[in-house]
Amino acid sequence: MKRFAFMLTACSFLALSACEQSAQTQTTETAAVEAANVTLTDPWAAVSAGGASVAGGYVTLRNEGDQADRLLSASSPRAARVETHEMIADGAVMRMRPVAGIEIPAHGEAVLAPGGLHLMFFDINAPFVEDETVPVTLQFENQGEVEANFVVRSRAITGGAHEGH
Ligand SMILES: [Cu+2]
Repeated sequence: MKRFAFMLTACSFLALSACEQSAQTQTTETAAVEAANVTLTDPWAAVSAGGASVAGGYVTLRNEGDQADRLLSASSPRAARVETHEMIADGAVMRMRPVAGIEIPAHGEAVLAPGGLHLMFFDINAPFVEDETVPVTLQFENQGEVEANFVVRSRAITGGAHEGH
């Protein structure tokens, strides 16, 4: 029910921003721009390795707005929970730990990529198989909820000590 209500909201939101754009075709720095400040580029998730119950998710978050935004949390019907993580150097070893949120600076971007910031899917309900899509809902401080499909790929870079991350 909650999801359905959100879909309706998203639809009316899109319709509104389309109206604004057609009413102000020649102006660029207007309310229409504020409608969708954060854009997602290349959302993908890693193939889950050999029966692992976790998998990593990656995306570039670009903020075209004048205000910083923040990725607060994420969720997916494919995982019991999704956390935002970072990798930190602990001597010669890279470890990961949860972060409370991920800042996306005004007119800047946050890159979630192997070896750095990432989403972590926990207790996935089925293995992540190459070329399938995993629906994810991202919750932003200003932008609100954004839904995206993460395409599952085998990792180009292997993380050494970080199997599955
Ligand atoms: Cu992680």
